[in-house]
Amino acid sequence: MTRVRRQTGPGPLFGTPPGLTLLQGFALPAEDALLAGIEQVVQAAPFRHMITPGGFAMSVALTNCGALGWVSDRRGYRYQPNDPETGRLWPAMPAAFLDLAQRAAAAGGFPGFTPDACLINRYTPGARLTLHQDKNERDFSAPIVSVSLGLPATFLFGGLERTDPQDRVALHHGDVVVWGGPTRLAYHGILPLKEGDHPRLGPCRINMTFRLAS
Ligand code: MD3
Ligand code: FE
Repeated sequence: MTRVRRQTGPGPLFGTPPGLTLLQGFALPAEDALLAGIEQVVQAAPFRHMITPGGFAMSVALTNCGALGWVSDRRGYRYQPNDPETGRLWPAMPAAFLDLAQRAAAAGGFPGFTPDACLINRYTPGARLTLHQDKNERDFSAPIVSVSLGLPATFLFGGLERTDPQDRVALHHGDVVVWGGPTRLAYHGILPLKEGDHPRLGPCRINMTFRLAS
């Protein structure tokens, strides 16, 4: 089992701020529980392509679990307690999700992290996430914990300005990243997913991000 911890910094990496911890393979021991949890969440709140404020359907499909879920529509981006498709509350965060997120956050230097939102993104080949900042959360002192499953992806990681130079990080099945402190508001994105077939997930990548939204 791979459990390598790579802490970048303290110095700048291609001009980007320090503050990310890549925990390679950290989610592998919880793989079965995570996949079962995703199955359960998706039954109650299926993946869907949300519409951006500009009127385009996102290439990434998403769903949420936890007290709050991230949504996008013509009115903007926000967190809300209910699924706009059904009006029901988002499904509860499975215990195995919360446990993994808390252990990863502690390993990344953020003990006591209690996320209230888990955004689950699903990428199929060609799907991408253009460069953006995550700033719909209330408290930027809390980290974001991200868990990658399925096909590998190239993560773009820039600085605090959109035009800052970007670093590229390959994210593989089971990798967990903790983003906090100076990187919390860094611009980031995911390059278009390459074709492939993952033994557990098929032609797809799933990313879970744990956030303190409220
Ligand atoms: C760095 N998701 O959902 S996760 C997103 O792989 C998002 O689906 C990507 O960006 C994905 O908003 C990247 C890694 C991540 C998440 C949030 C961050 C990196 C971050 C917030 C600040 C800096
Ligand atoms: Fe993001």
